[in-house]
Amino acid sequence: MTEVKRTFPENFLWGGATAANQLEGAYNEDGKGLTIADVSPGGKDRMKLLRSEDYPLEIDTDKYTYPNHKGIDFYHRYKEDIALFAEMGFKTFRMSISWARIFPNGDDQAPNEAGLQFYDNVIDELLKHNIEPTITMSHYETPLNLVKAYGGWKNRKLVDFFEVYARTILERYHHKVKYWMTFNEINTGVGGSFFSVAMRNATEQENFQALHHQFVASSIATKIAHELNPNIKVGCMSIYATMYAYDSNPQTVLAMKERNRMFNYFCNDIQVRGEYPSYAISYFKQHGIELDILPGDLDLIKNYTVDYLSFSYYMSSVISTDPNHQGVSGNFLGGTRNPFLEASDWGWEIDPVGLRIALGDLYERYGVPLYVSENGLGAIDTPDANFVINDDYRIDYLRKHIAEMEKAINLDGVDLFAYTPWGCIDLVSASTGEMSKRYGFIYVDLDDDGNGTMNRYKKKSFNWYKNVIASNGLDE
Ligand code: BGP
Repeated sequence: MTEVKRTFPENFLWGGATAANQLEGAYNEDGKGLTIADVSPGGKDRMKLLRSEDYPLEIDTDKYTYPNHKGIDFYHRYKEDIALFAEMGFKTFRMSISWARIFPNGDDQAPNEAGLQFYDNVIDELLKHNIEPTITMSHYETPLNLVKAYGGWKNRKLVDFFEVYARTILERYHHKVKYWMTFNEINTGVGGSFFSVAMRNATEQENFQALHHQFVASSIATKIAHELNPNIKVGCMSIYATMYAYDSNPQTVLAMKERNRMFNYFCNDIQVRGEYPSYAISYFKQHGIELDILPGDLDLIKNYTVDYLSFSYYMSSVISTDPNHQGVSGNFLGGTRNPFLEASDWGWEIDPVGLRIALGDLYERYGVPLYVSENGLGAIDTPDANFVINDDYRIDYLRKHIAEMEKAINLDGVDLFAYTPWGCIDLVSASTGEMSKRYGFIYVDLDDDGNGTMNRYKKKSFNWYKNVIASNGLDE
Protein backbone atom coordinates (compact mmCIF):
# COMPACT_ATOMS: atom_id res chain seq x y z
CA MET A 1 0.00 0.00 0.00
CA THR A 2 1.47 3.35 -0.98
CA GLU A 3 1.54 5.94 1.76
CA VAL A 4 -1.06 8.68 1.45
CA LYS A 5 0.44 12.16 1.39
CA ARG A 6 -1.07 13.83 4.43
CA THR A 7 -1.42 17.44 3.42
CA PHE A 8 -4.07 19.85 2.25
CA PRO A 9 -4.43 20.39 -1.49
CA GLU A 10 -2.26 23.00 -3.13
CA ASN A 11 -4.16 26.30 -3.38
CA PHE A 12 -6.45 25.31 -0.51
CA LEU A 13 -8.42 28.40 0.47
CA TRP A 14 -7.66 29.11 4.12
CA GLY A 15 -9.42 32.15 5.50
CA GLY A 16 -12.11 33.46 7.80
CA ALA A 17 -15.82 34.26 7.64
CA THR A 18 -18.01 37.21 8.63
CA ALA A 19 -21.36 38.81 7.83
CA ALA A 20 -22.02 42.48 7.13
CA ASN A 21 -24.61 43.03 9.85
CA GLN A 22 -22.40 41.49 12.50
CA LEU A 23 -19.28 43.59 11.96
CA GLU A 24 -19.73 46.63 9.73
CA GLY A 25 -21.70 48.89 12.07
CA ALA A 26 -22.55 52.23 10.35
CA TYR A 27 -26.09 50.87 10.22
CA ASN A 28 -27.55 54.11 8.90
CA GLU A 29 -24.61 55.72 7.13
CA ASP A 30 -24.22 56.73 3.50
CA GLY A 31 -27.77 55.95 2.52
CA LYS A 32 -28.07 52.45 3.97
CA GLY A 33 -31.63 51.38 4.75
CA LEU A 34 -32.71 49.37 7.77
CA THR A 35 -32.59 45.59 7.72
CA ILE A 36 -34.17 42.99 9.95
CA ALA A 37 -30.84 42.76 11.79
CA ASP A 38 -31.00 46.46 12.68
CA VAL A 39 -34.25 46.05 14.59
CA SER A 40 -33.13 42.90 16.38
CA PRO A 41 -32.09 43.74 19.95
CA GLY A 42 -29.13 42.25 21.74
CA GLY A 43 -29.54 40.12 24.86
CA LYS A 44 -30.66 36.73 26.00
CA ASP A 45 -34.29 37.34 25.04
CA ARG A 46 -33.42 38.28 21.46
CA MET A 47 -34.93 35.23 19.78
CA LYS A 48 -37.98 35.17 22.03
CA LEU A 49 -38.66 38.85 21.38
CA LEU A 50 -38.34 38.46 17.65
CA ARG A 51 -40.92 35.68 17.68
CA SER A 52 -43.40 37.76 19.64
CA GLU A 53 -45.93 39.79 17.66
CA ASP A 54 -45.80 42.33 20.52
CA TYR A 55 -42.30 43.30 19.51
CA PRO A 56 -42.90 45.85 16.75
CA LEU A 57 -39.70 45.46 14.67
CA GLU A 58 -38.77 49.04 15.36
CA ILE A 59 -35.70 50.48 17.02
CA ASP A 60 -36.43 51.34 20.64
CA THR A 61 -33.17 52.39 22.30
CA ASP A 62 -34.95 53.28 25.57
CA LYS A 63 -35.74 49.63 26.13
CA TYR A 64 -33.12 47.69 24.22
CA THR A 65 -29.53 47.69 23.03
CA TYR A 66 -28.54 47.13 19.40
CA PRO A 67 -24.84 46.21 19.36
CA ASN A 68 -24.84 45.63 15.62
CA HIS A 69 -25.57 49.33 14.99
CA LYS A 70 -21.92 49.98 15.77
CA GLY A 71 -20.73 46.43 15.13
CA ILE A 72 -16.96 46.47 15.36
CA ASP A 73 -16.90 49.44 13.01
CA PHE A 74 -15.44 47.46 10.15
CA TYR A 75 -17.09 50.07 7.94
CA HIS A 76 -14.40 52.55 8.93
CA ARG A 77 -11.62 50.18 9.98
CA TYR A 78 -11.64 47.64 7.15
CA LYS A 79 -8.11 48.54 6.05
CA GLU A 80 -6.62 47.78 9.44
CA ASP A 81 -8.62 44.56 9.71
CA ILE A 82 -7.78 43.33 6.24
CA ALA A 83 -4.09 44.00 6.94
CA LEU A 84 -4.39 41.69 9.96
CA PHE A 85 -6.09 39.01 7.84
CA ALA A 86 -3.26 39.35 5.35
CA GLU A 87 -0.73 38.99 8.14
CA MET A 88 -2.32 35.66 9.04
CA GLY A 89 -1.93 34.70 5.40
CA PHE A 90 -5.62 34.48 4.46
CA LYS A 91 -6.21 33.22 0.94
CA THR A 92 -9.89 34.08 1.10
CA PHE A 93 -12.20 36.24 3.20
CA ARG A 94 -15.88 35.36 3.38
CA MET A 95 -17.96 38.51 3.78
CA SER A 96 -21.49 39.48 2.89
CA ILE A 97 -22.88 42.47 1.10
CA SER A 98 -25.66 44.22 2.94
CA TRP A 99 -28.57 44.32 0.50
CA ALA A 100 -29.88 47.51 2.14
CA ARG A 101 -26.63 49.39 1.52
CA ILE A 102 -27.27 48.84 -2.17
CA PHE A 103 -31.09 48.99 -2.21
CA PRO A 104 -32.07 50.76 1.02
CA ASN A 105 -35.72 49.70 0.80
CA GLY A 106 -35.15 46.55 -1.17
CA ASP A 107 -37.57 47.68 -3.88
CA ASP A 108 -35.81 50.88 -5.03
CA GLN A 109 -35.49 51.68 -8.72
CA ALA A 110 -31.79 52.51 -8.63
CA PRO A 111 -28.88 51.35 -6.47
CA ASN A 112 -27.25 53.52 -3.84
CA GLU A 113 -23.87 54.39 -5.31
CA ALA A 114 -22.31 55.13 -1.91
CA GLY A 115 -23.09 51.59 -0.78
CA LEU A 116 -21.46 50.11 -3.85
CA GLN A 117 -18.47 52.37 -3.35
CA PHE A 118 -17.89 50.91 0.11
CA TYR A 119 -17.77 47.37 -1.28
CA ASP A 120 -15.56 48.54 -4.17
CA ASN A 121 -13.11 49.71 -1.52
CA VAL A 122 -13.28 46.56 0.59
CA ILE A 123 -12.91 44.24 -2.39
CA ASP A 124 -10.00 46.25 -3.81
CA GLU A 125 -8.30 46.24 -0.43
CA LEU A 126 -8.62 42.45 -0.22
CA LEU A 127 -7.29 42.00 -3.75
CA LYS A 128 -4.39 44.31 -2.96
CA HIS A 129 -3.39 41.79 -0.28
CA ASN A 130 -4.00 38.82 -2.62
CA ILE A 131 -7.02 37.75 -0.61
CA GLU A 132 -9.79 36.29 -2.73
CA PRO A 133 -13.19 37.57 -1.56
CA THR A 134 -16.01 35.07 -1.08
CA ILE A 135 -19.29 36.96 -1.09
CA THR A 136 -22.56 35.91 0.51
CA MET A 137 -25.40 37.80 -1.14
CA SER A 138 -27.84 37.49 1.72
CA HIS A 139 -26.65 36.82 5.24
CA TYR A 140 -29.53 37.26 7.68
CA GLU A 141 -30.39 40.81 6.68
CA THR A 142 -33.34 41.21 4.37
CA PRO A 143 -34.21 44.92 4.03
CA LEU A 144 -36.83 45.77 6.64
CA ASN A 145 -39.18 47.36 4.14
CA LEU A 146 -39.54 44.01 2.40
CA VAL A 147 -40.93 42.61 5.64
CA LYS A 148 -43.19 45.52 6.47
CA ALA A 149 -44.59 46.23 3.03
CA TYR A 150 -44.47 42.75 1.50
CA GLY A 151 -44.51 40.24 4.36
CA GLY A 152 -41.05 38.76 3.81
CA TRP A 153 -39.99 35.86 1.59
CA LYS A 154 -43.43 34.29 1.25
CA ASN A 155 -44.15 37.11 -1.20
CA ARG A 156 -43.12 36.26 -4.76
CA LYS A 157 -42.11 39.87 -5.38
CA LEU A 158 -38.99 39.30 -3.31
CA VAL A 159 -37.66 37.05 -6.06
CA ASP A 160 -37.79 40.00 -8.46
CA PHE A 161 -36.21 42.41 -5.98
CA PHE A 162 -33.46 39.94 -5.21
CA GLU A 163 -32.83 39.44 -8.91
CA VAL A 164 -32.25 43.17 -9.36
CA TYR A 165 -29.93 43.25 -6.36
CA ALA A 166 -28.01 40.14 -7.44
CA ARG A 167 -27.62 41.46 -10.99
CA THR A 168 -26.33 44.79 -9.67
CA ILE A 169 -23.59 43.29 -7.52
CA LEU A 170 -22.69 40.57 -10.02
CA GLU A 171 -22.33 43.10 -12.82
CA ARG A 172 -20.17 45.25 -10.61
CA TYR A 173 -17.91 42.53 -9.21
CA HIS A 174 -17.97 39.53 -11.57
CA HIS A 175 -14.48 40.31 -12.83
CA LYS A 176 -13.09 40.66 -9.29
CA VAL A 177 -14.94 38.04 -7.24
CA LYS A 178 -14.93 34.38 -8.21
CA TYR A 179 -16.67 32.73 -5.22
CA TRP A 180 -20.25 33.57 -4.33
CA MET A 181 -22.89 32.15 -2.01
CA THR A 182 -26.55 33.04 -2.36
CA PHE A 183 -28.40 32.59 0.97
CA ASN A 184 -26.66 32.02 4.29
CA GLU A 185 -27.82 28.90 6.13
CA ILE A 186 -30.84 28.64 3.86
CA ASN A 187 -32.09 25.52 5.64
CA THR A 188 -32.83 27.42 8.84
CA GLY A 189 -35.88 28.57 6.86
CA VAL A 190 -37.36 25.07 7.20
CA GLY A 191 -38.02 25.87 10.85
CA GLY A 192 -39.07 29.43 10.00
CA SER A 193 -36.02 31.30 11.26
CA PHE A 194 -36.81 35.03 11.20
CA PHE A 195 -33.31 35.89 10.02
CA SER A 196 -33.65 33.51 7.13
CA VAL A 197 -37.16 33.94 5.73
CA ALA A 198 -37.86 37.36 7.30
CA MET A 199 -41.27 36.26 8.58
CA ARG A 200 -42.56 35.75 12.10
CA ASN A 201 -44.76 32.93 13.31
CA ALA A 202 -45.38 31.78 9.78
CA THR A 203 -47.20 28.57 8.96
CA GLU A 204 -45.30 25.60 7.60
CA GLN A 205 -46.91 26.26 4.23
CA GLU A 206 -45.56 29.84 4.27
CA ASN A 207 -42.08 28.71 5.29
CA PHE A 208 -41.83 26.25 2.42
CA GLN A 209 -43.27 28.85 0.03
CA ALA A 210 -40.61 31.32 1.20
CA LEU A 211 -37.94 28.71 0.67
CA HIS A 212 -39.26 27.97 -2.81
CA HIS A 213 -38.83 31.65 -3.60
CA GLN A 214 -35.27 31.55 -2.30
CA PHE A 215 -34.47 28.47 -4.41
CA VAL A 216 -35.76 30.27 -7.51
CA ALA A 217 -33.92 33.48 -6.57
CA SER A 218 -30.72 31.51 -6.01
CA SER A 219 -30.99 29.82 -9.40
CA ILE A 220 -31.63 33.16 -11.10
CA ALA A 221 -28.52 34.59 -9.43
CA THR A 222 -26.51 31.55 -10.56
CA LYS A 223 -27.78 32.02 -14.11
CA ILE A 224 -26.83 35.70 -14.14
CA ALA A 225 -23.40 34.94 -12.67
CA HIS A 226 -22.57 32.28 -15.23
CA GLU A 227 -23.81 34.40 -18.12
CA LEU A 228 -21.62 37.27 -17.01
CA ASN A 229 -18.58 35.14 -16.34
CA PRO A 230 -18.39 31.36 -16.80
CA ASN A 231 -15.48 31.16 -14.35
CA ILE A 232 -17.57 32.27 -11.41
CA LYS A 233 -18.44 29.63 -8.84
CA VAL A 234 -21.75 29.99 -7.05
CA GLY A 235 -22.46 27.89 -4.00
CA CYS A 236 -25.36 27.19 -1.70
CA MET A 237 -24.85 27.56 2.04
CA SER A 238 -26.57 25.61 4.76
CA ILE A 239 -26.01 24.74 8.36
CA TYR A 240 -25.06 21.10 8.83
CA ALA A 241 -25.33 19.15 12.05
CA THR A 242 -24.25 15.53 11.92
CA MET A 243 -27.14 13.46 13.29
CA TYR A 244 -26.82 10.41 15.48
CA ALA A 245 -29.52 8.03 16.67
CA TYR A 246 -29.59 7.84 20.47
CA ASP A 247 -29.89 4.05 20.36
CA SER A 248 -30.14 1.19 17.91
CA ASN A 249 -33.92 0.89 18.16
CA PRO A 250 -35.03 1.03 14.50
CA GLN A 251 -37.69 3.60 15.47
CA THR A 252 -34.96 5.90 16.77
CA VAL A 253 -32.89 5.41 13.64
CA LEU A 254 -35.96 6.18 11.52
CA ALA A 255 -36.65 9.37 13.51
CA MET A 256 -33.01 10.39 13.07
CA LYS A 257 -33.16 9.79 9.32
CA GLU A 258 -36.35 11.84 8.99
CA ARG A 259 -34.84 14.74 10.88
CA ASN A 260 -31.62 14.39 8.95
CA ARG A 261 -33.21 14.67 5.54
CA MET A 262 -35.46 17.65 6.28
CA PHE A 263 -32.75 19.54 8.19
CA ASN A 264 -29.50 18.60 6.48
CA TYR A 265 -30.48 17.47 3.00
CA PHE A 266 -33.71 19.08 1.80
CA CYS A 267 -32.24 22.40 0.64
CA ASN A 268 -28.98 20.89 -0.60
CA ASP A 269 -30.89 18.23 -2.56
CA ILE A 270 -32.76 20.97 -4.41
CA GLN A 271 -29.86 23.33 -4.92
CA VAL A 272 -27.26 20.71 -5.90
CA ARG A 273 -29.38 18.07 -7.62
CA GLY A 274 -31.89 20.49 -9.12
CA GLU A 275 -35.21 19.03 -8.05
CA TYR A 276 -37.53 18.59 -5.12
CA PRO A 277 -36.72 15.19 -3.59
CA SER A 278 -39.48 12.57 -3.48
CA TYR A 279 -39.50 12.50 0.34
CA ALA A 280 -40.30 16.22 0.37
CA ILE A 281 -43.09 15.89 -2.18
CA SER A 282 -44.55 13.13 -0.07
CA TYR A 283 -44.13 15.21 3.11
CA PHE A 284 -45.97 18.12 1.47
CA LYS A 285 -48.87 15.82 0.51
CA GLN A 286 -49.17 14.42 4.01
CA HIS A 287 -49.12 17.87 5.58
CA GLY A 288 -51.46 19.57 3.13
CA ILE A 289 -48.72 21.86 1.83
CA GLU A 290 -49.38 23.13 -1.67
CA LEU A 291 -46.68 25.32 -3.09
CA ASP A 292 -47.37 28.04 -5.57
CA ILE A 293 -44.89 27.12 -8.28
CA LEU A 294 -44.90 29.28 -11.41
CA PRO A 295 -44.25 27.87 -14.88
CA GLY A 296 -40.52 27.96 -15.42
CA ASP A 297 -39.56 27.72 -11.73
CA LEU A 298 -38.70 24.04 -11.81
CA ASP A 299 -36.70 24.48 -15.02
CA LEU A 300 -34.69 27.26 -13.41
CA ILE A 301 -34.01 25.10 -10.38
CA LYS A 302 -33.04 22.20 -12.64
CA ASN A 303 -30.86 24.14 -15.05
CA TYR A 304 -29.02 26.43 -12.65
CA THR A 305 -27.75 24.26 -9.83
CA VAL A 306 -24.81 25.36 -7.70
CA ASP A 307 -21.14 24.76 -8.51
CA TYR A 308 -20.16 23.82 -4.98
CA LEU A 309 -21.74 23.18 -1.63
CA SER A 310 -20.78 25.16 1.42
CA PHE A 311 -21.90 24.63 4.97
CA SER A 312 -21.41 25.81 8.50
CA TYR A 313 -20.48 23.19 11.05
CA TYR A 314 -20.45 23.83 14.76
CA MET A 315 -21.89 20.71 16.39
CA SER A 316 -23.66 17.41 15.97
CA SER A 317 -27.03 16.39 17.33
CA VAL A 318 -28.47 13.27 18.95
CA ILE A 319 -32.02 12.28 18.06
CA SER A 320 -34.09 10.30 20.50
CA THR A 321 -37.75 9.26 20.57
CA ASP A 322 -37.88 9.37 24.36
CA PRO A 323 -39.99 12.40 25.39
CA ASN A 324 -37.67 12.92 28.38
CA HIS A 325 -34.80 13.49 26.01
CA GLN A 326 -36.40 16.25 23.96
CA GLY A 327 -34.74 19.65 24.01
CA VAL A 328 -32.27 18.80 26.75
CA SER A 329 -29.13 19.49 24.74
CA GLY A 330 -29.37 23.18 25.59
CA ASN A 331 -28.61 24.21 22.00
CA PHE A 332 -31.02 25.41 19.35
CA LEU A 333 -31.13 22.06 17.57
CA GLY A 334 -33.20 20.55 20.34
CA GLY A 335 -31.89 17.00 20.54
CA THR A 336 -30.59 15.26 23.60
CA ARG A 337 -27.16 15.27 25.25
CA ASN A 338 -24.36 13.21 23.77
CA PRO A 339 -22.55 11.49 26.67
CA PHE A 340 -19.38 11.20 24.57
CA LEU A 341 -18.97 14.90 23.87
CA GLU A 342 -18.26 18.10 25.71
CA ALA A 343 -20.19 21.23 24.91
CA SER A 344 -19.45 24.94 24.68
CA ASP A 345 -20.92 27.30 27.28
CA TRP A 346 -23.93 27.59 24.97
CA GLY A 347 -24.53 23.84 24.80
CA TRP A 348 -23.06 23.47 21.31
CA GLU A 349 -21.50 20.01 21.40
CA ILE A 350 -17.91 19.87 20.21
CA ASP A 351 -17.53 17.06 17.70
CA PRO A 352 -14.56 17.17 15.31
CA VAL A 353 -15.12 13.60 14.08
CA GLY A 354 -18.67 14.66 13.26
CA LEU A 355 -17.15 17.07 10.73
CA ARG A 356 -15.30 14.22 9.03
CA ILE A 357 -18.56 12.25 8.93
CA ALA A 358 -20.38 15.28 7.51
CA LEU A 359 -17.80 15.81 4.79
CA GLY A 360 -17.93 12.16 3.80
CA ASP A 361 -21.73 12.03 3.76
CA LEU A 362 -22.05 15.21 1.74
CA TYR A 363 -19.41 14.27 -0.80
CA GLU A 364 -20.77 10.75 -1.25
CA ARG A 365 -24.27 12.14 -1.76
CA TYR A 366 -23.48 15.05 -4.08
CA GLY A 367 -19.99 14.65 -5.52
CA VAL A 368 -19.47 18.42 -5.79
CA PRO A 369 -16.59 20.38 -4.22
CA LEU A 370 -17.17 21.33 -0.59
CA TYR A 371 -16.42 24.54 1.28
CA VAL A 372 -16.57 24.67 5.09
CA SER A 373 -17.76 28.24 5.31
CA GLU A 374 -18.16 28.46 9.10
CA ASN A 375 -16.76 26.58 12.08
CA GLY A 376 -15.46 27.65 15.45
CA LEU A 377 -15.85 27.95 19.17
CA GLY A 378 -17.92 30.72 20.69
CA ALA A 379 -16.33 31.54 24.03
CA ILE A 380 -15.91 34.27 26.60
CA ASP A 381 -12.34 35.53 26.33
CA THR A 382 -10.75 37.20 29.31
CA PRO A 383 -7.87 39.49 28.40
CA ASP A 384 -5.30 40.39 31.02
CA ALA A 385 -4.30 43.99 31.72
CA ASN A 386 -2.15 44.05 28.57
CA PHE A 387 -4.82 42.49 26.40
CA VAL A 388 -3.03 39.16 26.18
CA ILE A 389 -5.58 36.45 25.42
CA ASN A 390 -4.46 32.85 25.77
CA ASP A 391 -7.29 31.17 23.93
CA ASP A 392 -5.94 27.62 24.02
CA TYR A 393 -9.53 26.31 24.12
CA ARG A 394 -10.12 27.86 20.68
CA ILE A 395 -6.86 26.51 19.28
CA ASP A 396 -7.77 23.08 20.59
CA TYR A 397 -11.22 23.21 18.94
CA LEU A 398 -9.94 24.37 15.57
CA ARG A 399 -6.88 22.10 15.57
CA LYS A 400 -9.07 19.02 16.06
CA HIS A 401 -11.49 20.06 13.33
CA ILE A 402 -8.66 20.76 10.90
CA ALA A 403 -7.16 17.33 11.65
CA GLU A 404 -10.49 15.70 10.77
CA MET A 405 -10.79 17.72 7.55
CA GLU A 406 -7.36 16.46 6.56
CA LYS A 407 -8.51 12.86 7.12
CA ALA A 408 -11.67 13.48 5.11
CA ILE A 409 -9.53 14.72 2.23
CA ASN A 410 -6.74 12.16 2.30
CA LEU A 411 -8.38 9.08 3.75
CA ASP A 412 -11.97 9.45 2.56
CA GLY A 413 -11.29 11.11 -0.79
CA VAL A 414 -13.40 14.21 -0.18
CA ASP A 415 -12.93 17.23 -2.46
CA LEU A 416 -12.74 20.02 0.11
CA PHE A 417 -11.28 23.26 -1.20
CA ALA A 418 -11.88 25.97 1.41
CA TYR A 419 -12.12 26.55 5.15
CA THR A 420 -13.20 29.84 6.68
CA PRO A 421 -13.60 29.70 10.48
CA TRP A 422 -16.43 31.88 11.69
CA GLY A 423 -15.87 35.34 13.14
CA CYS A 424 -12.15 35.46 12.39
CA ILE A 425 -12.26 38.84 14.09
CA ASP A 426 -14.60 39.18 17.10
CA LEU A 427 -18.02 40.38 16.02
CA VAL A 428 -21.62 40.54 17.19
CA SER A 429 -23.17 37.11 17.78
CA ALA A 430 -26.17 36.16 15.66
CA SER A 431 -28.05 34.28 18.37
CA THR A 432 -27.38 36.62 21.30
CA GLY A 433 -26.86 39.88 19.42
CA GLU A 434 -23.98 40.61 21.78
CA MET A 435 -20.18 40.89 21.68
CA SER A 436 -19.31 38.58 24.57
CA LYS A 437 -19.71 35.35 22.60
CA ARG A 438 -16.46 35.56 20.65
CA TYR A 439 -14.89 33.47 17.92
CA GLY A 440 -12.01 35.60 16.66
CA PHE A 441 -8.28 35.29 16.21
CA ILE A 442 -8.39 39.04 16.77
CA TYR A 443 -9.85 40.47 19.96
CA VAL A 444 -11.92 43.64 19.72
CA ASP A 445 -12.07 45.74 22.86
CA LEU A 446 -15.81 46.22 23.12
CA ASP A 447 -18.34 44.91 25.63
CA ASP A 448 -22.04 44.12 25.42
CA ASP A 449 -22.98 47.65 26.52
CA GLY A 450 -20.91 49.28 23.80
CA ASN A 451 -18.01 50.27 26.09
CA GLY A 452 -14.44 49.86 24.90
CA THR A 453 -11.83 51.39 22.64
CA MET A 454 -12.56 49.04 19.72
CA ASN A 455 -8.82 48.50 19.49
CA ARG A 456 -7.78 45.22 17.93
CA TYR A 457 -5.46 42.74 19.71
CA LYS A 458 -4.00 39.49 18.40
CA LYS A 459 -5.03 36.49 20.48
CA LYS A 460 -2.73 33.50 20.93
CA SER A 461 -4.74 31.76 18.19
CA PHE A 462 -3.67 34.47 15.71
CA ASN A 463 -0.11 33.18 15.42
CA TRP A 464 -1.22 29.59 15.67
CA TYR A 465 -3.57 30.02 12.66
CA LYS A 466 -0.88 31.93 10.79
CA ASN A 467 1.37 28.85 11.13
CA VAL A 468 -1.42 26.54 10.05
CA ILE A 469 -1.84 28.53 6.86
CA ALA A 470 1.89 28.93 6.24
CA SER A 471 2.36 25.16 6.51
CA ASN A 472 -0.80 24.44 4.51
CA GLY A 473 -2.38 22.67 7.44
CA LEU A 474 0.57 20.49 8.41
CA ASP A 475 1.30 22.51 11.50
CA GLU A 476 -2.07 22.01 13.12
C1 BGP B 1 -24.25 30.90 12.07
C2 BGP B 1 -24.45 32.20 11.35
C3 BGP B 1 -23.52 33.28 11.70
C4 BGP B 1 -22.94 33.20 13.08
C5 BGP B 1 -22.67 31.83 13.59
C6 BGP B 1 -22.34 31.75 15.05
O1 BGP B 1 -25.46 30.30 12.32
O2 BGP B 1 -24.40 32.04 9.95
O3 BGP B 1 -24.11 34.48 11.33
O4 BGP B 1 -23.21 34.18 13.93
O5 BGP B 1 -23.70 30.95 13.32
O6 BGP B 1 -23.50 31.88 15.79
P1 BGP B 1 -23.59 32.77 17.07
O7 BGP B 1 -23.14 34.11 16.66
O8 BGP B 1 -25.01 32.74 17.46
O9 BGP B 1 -22.72 32.12 18.06
